[in-house]
Order: sequence, then C-alpha cells, then structure tokens
Amino acid sequence: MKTLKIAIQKSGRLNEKSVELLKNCGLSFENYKSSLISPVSNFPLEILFLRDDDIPEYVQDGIADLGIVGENVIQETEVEVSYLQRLGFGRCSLKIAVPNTNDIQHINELNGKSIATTYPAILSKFLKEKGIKADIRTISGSVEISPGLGLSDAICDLVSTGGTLKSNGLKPFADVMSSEAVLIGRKGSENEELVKELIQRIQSVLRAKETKYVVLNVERDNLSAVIKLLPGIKSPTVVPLAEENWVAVHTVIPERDFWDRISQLKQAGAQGIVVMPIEKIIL
Ligand code: PRT
Ligand code: ZN
Repeated sequence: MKTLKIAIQKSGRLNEKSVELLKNCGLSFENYKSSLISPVSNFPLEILFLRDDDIPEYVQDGIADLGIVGENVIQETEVEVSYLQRLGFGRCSLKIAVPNTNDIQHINELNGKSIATTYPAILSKFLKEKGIKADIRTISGSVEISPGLGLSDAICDLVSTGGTLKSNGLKPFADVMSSEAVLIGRKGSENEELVKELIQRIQSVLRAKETKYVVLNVERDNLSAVIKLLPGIKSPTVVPLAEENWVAVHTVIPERDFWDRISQLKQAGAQGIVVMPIEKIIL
C-alpha cells in the first residue's frame, strides 16, 4: 500500500488547528517546525509542512493526496482540486474596504478607482461579475496601509475581527467571499481507500465537536416531557437511580441549540445536569 500524504501549513494561522485536528484523529506524529515531512507512526501517512500558497498545487499535481488550506487560497490559485470537507476553523471574509472618510454608497462608485490586494484573481472575477472596471494593484503584503500612503483608493483583504481595518482608519464596504479551512483532494487518487478512512476519522472528530454529552436526573413523572426535548442519536438512554421514581437520562445535544435546550430541560424538571465534551462520534 502506498503511503498517503497530507499537506498542511508549516507555520501561520492554520498550522495549529490543522495539527490539532490530525492529532484528534488518533494520528501520532511530531509537529516538526524545522522539517518538511513528518511520518505518522500509526497510520500509513506522511505530513508535509508547506507554505499555504503551495498546497493547492501540490494536491492538484499529486505530490500530496490531501491538503488543508483556506478556500481563499484555492480560489486565488485557480487549481483543479476537490473540496472534501469544510473544517470549521480559519474563518474569515475577503472584503473591499475604504478609508473611514470615504462616503461611498454604491459599489458602482468603485469604477475607475484603484484597489490594492494580494488576491488579484478573486477580486478581478468579482469586479467583472459586477461590471466594474477598477485598477487592481497587486501587492504582496501590508495591504491595509496602502490607502494611507496614497497608493490606492481602497483595499481588498481578509478580515476576521475587523481590528486591522479599524486601526488603519478603514471601514469594510463590500463582501467578496467568505472562507474557512477545507480539506482538499484530487479525483482519481490511487489511495482512495486510505483517503476514505482518513475522511471518516476527520468527520467523526468534527461531529463530536458540534455535540455535547449530557447526563441529567429526572423524576419518572417528568420523564416523557424531558425525552421530548432530547434528540439523541437514536433515543436517549434511561437508567434507574437508587432513589425510587428517579432516573438518569444520557443523551447528546447539538452545540448550536445547547443553551435553549438546557433551559427548556430545567423547566421540564431536569436536575443535576452534567455536560461533557465528546471525543469522537462514529456513525
Ligand atoms: O506563510 P504562509 O504563506 O503559509 O502563510 P500566510 O502568511 O500566507 O497566511 P496566514 O498564516 O496569515 O493565513 C492563513 C490562512 O488563514 C489564510 O489564507 C486564511 O484562509 C485564514 N485567515 C483567517 C486569515 C485571517 N483569518 C486573517 N485575519 N488570514 C489572514 N488574516 C489577516 C488579514 O490579511 C489581515 O492582515 O489578518 C488581518 C486581519 O485580521 P483582523 O482580525 O484584524 O480582521
Ligand atoms: Zn501564504
């Protein structure tokens, strides 16, 4: 069997979360900062540590079977890869921003203006779709200082908290794309079985992250009201307690409606609610 290769960012915003995800999949390896390749000791896999910009091409060309990279990088490099799984971290948006003093109202007002960016391909596609002719100034970094230096009228850059825009006297004006880290692969990989197994492991970790394990106590009289509020994977597990007429209910609850459910459960008579993280959910 051929050894699978997965490319992740060597250092930067996606490195830590990518390593954490792979470790949570039960993979054992060193997060070498100094080397390019790290072998996994308990799965036929090697981790390649690369600049994020190179990852889509490595996957497209078959040097790596899989990669973890921001959607923004994939779109900008315009390579042919398959999106296998959204990973829920590295979330950000690519936005056009203008100086606070600019009272621009409509996107058409960008016609004839200059926009500095490190994402010329995505920006040019966006402007074309909107029918806008602007001068795209491609620069390699520190995009946000460009209007202040008189180098451009606007910028197009990634935003997460918005702090960088604010501290440079800029305000977001238009959303170009939203992005998160994704797992990418290539059609027709020779390692299909191993790829499938790794994707399943990743999905079981992601599923677990979105869900909490809940144990609560309830009097039998209130049990049906409590059960109605609980989804569970099939149905909740009900175990009798030493105290007569009381039972413990075990179930899983999606993180997204967690607080709503907990307050409804309390109202329905649940007591001693214990909430625990889940490591993996294998369906
Ligand atoms: O060295 P290498 O080429 O591998 O890394 P890099 O410097 O190109 O990328 P890196 O590590 O900065 O980002 C990796 C990926 O993280 C990006 O491709 C995005 O998919 C994702 N990501 C998420 C971000 C941000 N959030 C982000 N905020 N990438 C960059 N930023 C920058 C942005 O460019 C701006 O300078 O952070 C600043 C804005 O942040 P806020 O919080 O002030 O809005
Ligand atoms: Zn990069």
